[in-house]
Amino acid sequence: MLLMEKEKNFFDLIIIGAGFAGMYALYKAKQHNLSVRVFEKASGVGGTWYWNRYPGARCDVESMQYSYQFSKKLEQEWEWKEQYATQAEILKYAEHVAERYNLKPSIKFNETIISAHFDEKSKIWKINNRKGKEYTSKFCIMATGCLSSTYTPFLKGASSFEGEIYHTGNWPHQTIDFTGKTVGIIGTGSSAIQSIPVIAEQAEHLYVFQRTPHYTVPARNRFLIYDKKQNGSKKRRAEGFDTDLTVEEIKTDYDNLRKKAKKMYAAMAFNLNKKSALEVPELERKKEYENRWNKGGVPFIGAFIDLNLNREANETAAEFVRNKIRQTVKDPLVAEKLVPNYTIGCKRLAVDTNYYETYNKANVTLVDIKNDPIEKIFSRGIITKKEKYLFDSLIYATGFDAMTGALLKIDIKGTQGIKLAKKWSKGPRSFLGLAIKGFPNLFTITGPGSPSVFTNMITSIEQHVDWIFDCLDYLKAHNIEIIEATEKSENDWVKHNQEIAKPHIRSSCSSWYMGSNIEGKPEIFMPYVGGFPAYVKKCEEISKSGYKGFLLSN
Ligand code: NA7
Repeated sequence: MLLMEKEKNFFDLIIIGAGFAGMYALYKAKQHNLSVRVFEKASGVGGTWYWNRYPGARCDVESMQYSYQFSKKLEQEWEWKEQYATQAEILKYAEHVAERYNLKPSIKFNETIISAHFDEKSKIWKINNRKGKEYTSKFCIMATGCLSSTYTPFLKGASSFEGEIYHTGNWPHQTIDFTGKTVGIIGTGSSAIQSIPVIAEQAEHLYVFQRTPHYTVPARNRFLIYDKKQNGSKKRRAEGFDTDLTVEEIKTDYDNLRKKAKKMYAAMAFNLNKKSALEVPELERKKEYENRWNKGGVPFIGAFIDLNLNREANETAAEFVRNKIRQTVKDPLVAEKLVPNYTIGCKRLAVDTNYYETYNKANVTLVDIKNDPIEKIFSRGIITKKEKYLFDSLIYATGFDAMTGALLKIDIKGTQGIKLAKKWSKGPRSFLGLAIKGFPNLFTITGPGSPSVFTNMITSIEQHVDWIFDCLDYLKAHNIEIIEATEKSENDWVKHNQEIAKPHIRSSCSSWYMGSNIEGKPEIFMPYVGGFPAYVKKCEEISKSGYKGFLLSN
């Protein structure tokens, strides 16, 4: 039966994307004995970690937490080397998972899917590749990723540049050595913040073209200690901020760490201070910021409970970081250019190693393109209003068409031929970020309207995939053929999402969360801002109620 279905190119389930979401969905499909096929445009697994190979690429969630938890054995076996894993280490982990669970035979690599159309008569999804080959399935899971469609802005003269051109989000597989080269990099988001210090170590000269300064805090990354005895009396933390645990200790009670994490807003365990920044004396406030700055990482923003909600509170943390920049960067003019004047945590807080320190190097020049805009790119560099910059290599660190970009690259058509691109022309609409009215039997993993990018992505992915497979079990047990979000549930969810986003700090500036980094993209707050625990509660309510908010039919 299974073989016949494969020959006919018909599957119970088709999954698009073999990143962490697609891989786990495939694992579950295999467990459920479904006939399944994954299509992946890359030649390997890993998704965003396959493509983002730029120098210095690392995850900003600790490795002991940024990992699958579906298998206790896997949790015990895998040994992370560093507190914040490098792209290479994460990709190795993804490869390991694919091998260990024999996922690769069900994945078709180098396969770009260009369309997915729902056929109302046969109630199946018709999925086409670039060459016009069609595959069909009863259910379809879009595991296309939130940050997988790179964005290169239109800049006059761009095609005339004669040197090497790179994009951080689509970096070549071979090592690129910038030794002896002059390099220009456009953008100062997280990817640039991680790569600039590494490139500056090699390049003869590095020009950084900055439009908006971003906030970043030091990672203070370290190698993990596996056995306390190895390290004598100097026990070091492997995880944490409120703990002092070795990897060994975490692994003895991994469940405890995972449980703690799932109770947190971002599905990450760390010490969140429940006090308000405004209710403590200034000395205590500064000490808290100083401690967190010294410990490193995004938990800096957990210094006080109201940093994400109250602008006055937020300003105290913002000012602390601004002062750190002024203390670190020796040239006061350069320091002032690097100082952001908006709320901290509004754009995603970056985590770095020696970012601000890099601007003290003689071979690094910061170009403030807000004050001296780029006029054009020419064969040998960039011409701004006031200057001409010559370089050999140009790097776009200009980010992604986030959350909707990869989905909308596929021509997705639902019932009555409605196109997803048309439906989302004023911004994405979805119930729970999981299902879309008019698109039956189609699920989006970490889609817009879910907490996704505000959380530990792997935990959110597992939660979505588990929810979907529970749902498929339910449909099977009740002989239901079709599941589709209702208009009302979708409208209510979108409205709720927008309402709770409004007072949140993350709505207080322009960012890729709102689509404002892409010219012409509708500005609407895309991720669910209510936090992981509230979101999970809602999802569980829906499933326990027999999928209220969905239309179930035969
Ligand atoms: P980001 O965070 O979107 O950063 C993109 C950067 O590129 C940012 O500094 C932008 O400036 C800049 N940019 C974008 N368009 C232009 C133009 N036209 N001219 C000049 N500068 C431009 O992308 P990343 O890849 O760094 O990080 C994405 C996520 O990946 C990150 O949040 C982590 O979750 C991992 P702007 O701020 O818009 O003025």
